[in-house]
Amino acid sequence: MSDASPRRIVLTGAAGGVGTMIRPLLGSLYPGLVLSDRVAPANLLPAERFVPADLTRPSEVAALVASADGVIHLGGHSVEGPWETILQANIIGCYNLFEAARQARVRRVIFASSNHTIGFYPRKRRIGPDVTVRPDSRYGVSKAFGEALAALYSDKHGIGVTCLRIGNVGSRPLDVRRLSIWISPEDLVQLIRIGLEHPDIRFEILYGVSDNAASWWDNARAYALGYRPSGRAEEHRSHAEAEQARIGPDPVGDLFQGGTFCSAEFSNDITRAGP
Ligand code: 15L
Repeated sequence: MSDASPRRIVLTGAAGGVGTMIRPLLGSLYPGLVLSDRVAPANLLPAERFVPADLTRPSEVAALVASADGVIHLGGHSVEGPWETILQANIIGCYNLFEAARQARVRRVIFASSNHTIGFYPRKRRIGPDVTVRPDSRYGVSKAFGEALAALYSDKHGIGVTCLRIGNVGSRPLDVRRLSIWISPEDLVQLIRIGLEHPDIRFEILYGVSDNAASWWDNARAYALGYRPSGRAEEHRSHAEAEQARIGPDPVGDLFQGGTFCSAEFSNDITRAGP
């Protein structure tokens, strides 16, 4: 880490699935890492520092980020949900986070965006980070909102923001769709580190994906910033295909990158969906 790199890092959503996977890796990179969520992770270690905060309460978010240099914002609702849930956790909560970051002069924010911002792109299309968003869910819309908010706070207030359109984080791909979008916890932390430390960051949208032969995404910008993923989904293909056989077909979801997020509540003519 260079002298100019952020040192006091806050991780929101620390008790969630992704937060739990990357906490130990981040803790060794950023001593003094502050973990936050509404409720403390069950397995909090004595050496870990936890500050509770509800993202819908501006005063709690302001207190959380008051002395931070960088924030990794994983907090919020991480799947599709009722509008009121998405509104509170991902729209209002995300606004509160960026606004608190501005007031506290936080230098870097990593925003955990999602592949569901572009879920209605067909699987046969390769896309970069600059395509028009085609969300597949209220959740995907909320992540597109977060990316727009991130651009505003970068352009207007100078916060260096990296939006990571995360695929699916885990130790291995869960099914055939995840062979395209899987990312290992180690590779995700590598991208977070680029977002926190690379001197050229102003506003970036990068795909949170490992080195997957079946990827649908052009992640050249991430590589230009130094990303060198070590995860390779193909090494897990037989496991993913076996799991897929158990799941069975999804006539709508199997066409689109967002999978079941596209088929849930779907009431369109299939030929009229997606770009
Ligand atoms: C996401 O954005 C979710 O947070 C995660 O739970 C998975 O559903 C993932 O996308 C996915 O598309 O597999």
